[in-house]
Amino acid sequence: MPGYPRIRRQSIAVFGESGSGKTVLVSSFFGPTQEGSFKNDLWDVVAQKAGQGNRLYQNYLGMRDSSTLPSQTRFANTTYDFAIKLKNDNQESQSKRPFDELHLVWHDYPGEWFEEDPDSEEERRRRTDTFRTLLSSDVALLLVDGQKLLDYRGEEERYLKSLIGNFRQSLVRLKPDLLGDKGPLVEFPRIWILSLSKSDLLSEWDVDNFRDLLIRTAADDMDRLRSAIADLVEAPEALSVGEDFMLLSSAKFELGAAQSGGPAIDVTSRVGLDLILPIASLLPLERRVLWEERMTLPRKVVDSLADGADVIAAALTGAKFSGVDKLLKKFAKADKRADFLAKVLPLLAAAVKVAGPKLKEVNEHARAQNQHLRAMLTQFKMDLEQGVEDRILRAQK
Ligand SMILES: Nc1nc2c(ncn2[C@@H]2O[C@H](COP(=O)(O)OP(=O)(O)OP(=O)(O)O)[C@@H](O)[C@H]2O)c(=O)[nH]1
Ligand SMILES: [Mg+2]
Repeated sequence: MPGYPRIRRQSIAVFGESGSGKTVLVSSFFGPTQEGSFKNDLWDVVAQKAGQGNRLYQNYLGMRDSSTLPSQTRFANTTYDFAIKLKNDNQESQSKRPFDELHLVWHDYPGEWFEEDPDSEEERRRRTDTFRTLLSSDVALLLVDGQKLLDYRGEEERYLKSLIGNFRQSLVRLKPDLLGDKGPLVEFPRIWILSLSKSDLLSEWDVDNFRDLLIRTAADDMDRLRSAIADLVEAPEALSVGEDFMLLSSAKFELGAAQSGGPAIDVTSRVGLDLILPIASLLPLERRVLWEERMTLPRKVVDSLADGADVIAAALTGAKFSGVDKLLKKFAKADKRADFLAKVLPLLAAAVKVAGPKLKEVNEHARAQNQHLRAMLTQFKMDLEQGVEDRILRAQK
C-alpha cells in the first residue's frame, strides 16, 4: 500500500524543575514495554531511534535490577519518538481506517534550563528552540514534586507558589522570543495538567487531595499562570490551566529498604503512566468538542487544537463516521458555522461521548472485528475512565 504507514503524531510536553522526575518518568513509560513479560494484546511500543531506546531501557533496567537512578540531565535535550505499533496488523484493515500508526513524541530536557541563566547567546537560542518544540504539544504536564511537598510539609504553600511563580516568570521571559513579530500563537498547549510526581511518597493521597491542596494554597498563582499563558495565545478562552489534575509515580521507592537487602525500587508499582498515551491522543479531541459547544473559536485555532481530531474521531467511531473528515473540510469556513454545528459537531461529540458499558461494547466489537486501531483508541478511552474512577485523574468536564 502506498504511503504506509500513515502516521498520526501527538506530542506531550512534561515540564518540571531539576530533580522533579522527568527522566525517570519517560524511562518508566518506555521500559516496561520492552520487557519480555510485557503483555498488551493490542500494541507494541517501539523507539524510532534504536540507540535512544536502548539508553532509555538501560535507565529502566538500572532501576529494576540494581536500584541505580539515571543521572541528572545536563546540557542536552532529547526528543523521543515512540511508535505505537498495532499488533497482528493486516492489509485489509489498513484500507478502512484513517491512519495506521500513532506516534508519541516526548521531549526530555534539563530542568535546570528553567532555573539558571544561559551562559551564551548560542545556549539561549538552543533553549528557546527546545521550548518552542515543547510548546507545540497540545497537552502539557506541569510536575509538582511529591518529595518537595514532603520537605515543605506544613508550609507547602511556599513551595507551590515558588514553583508556579517561577514557571510563569520563565514563560514571560521567553515571550519576546516565542512571539517574535507574529503576534499571539495559534499553536500552543491549551491543556495544562498539574501533575503530582513521586506520588508513591504520598501513598494515602488521591487526586482530590492534590487538587484541594493546590486550590487551597495556590489558586491565585494558578490564575496568574493562566493569564500569562493567555497573553501568549490566540483565542485565550480556549485554555485549561489549573482545571485538570493527575497523580504520577514512576516506581515505588522504598526508603531504607536497600540496607535491609530488599529491593529499594519497585518498578512494577507505577501510577498514571498508562494514562499518558490516552491523554496525549484523546484529551485534545474531547476538549475541542467541549469548547466548540460553548464558544465560537477562530477556525485556525480549532484546526491546530487537536489537529487531526477528524481522523481520531473517525478511527474511534469506526467506518460509520469515516466521512467525518470530508464534512469537516466542507463546513470549515466561518460562514458555515451553523452547518458545522448542526452536522459535524454532533459526530465529533458522539465520538468522544461514548462511555461506560457502551464503550466497552464498542471496544469488544472492534477487537472481534480486528479493527485494531479502533480497539486501541476505545481502550484508551476506557483507560481514561478507569483513571478517573481510581481517582488518579481529574479532568475538567
Ligand atoms: N519516590 C519517587 N522518587 C522518584 C520518582 N521519580 C524520580 N524520583 C527521584 O527523583 C530523582 C530525580 O529524577 P529525574 O527523573 O532524574 O529528574 P529530572 O526531572 O529528569 O531532573 P533533571 O534531569 O535535572 O531535569 C530520581 O533520582 C529519584 O530519586 C518516583 O516516581 N517516586
Ligand atoms: Mg532529567
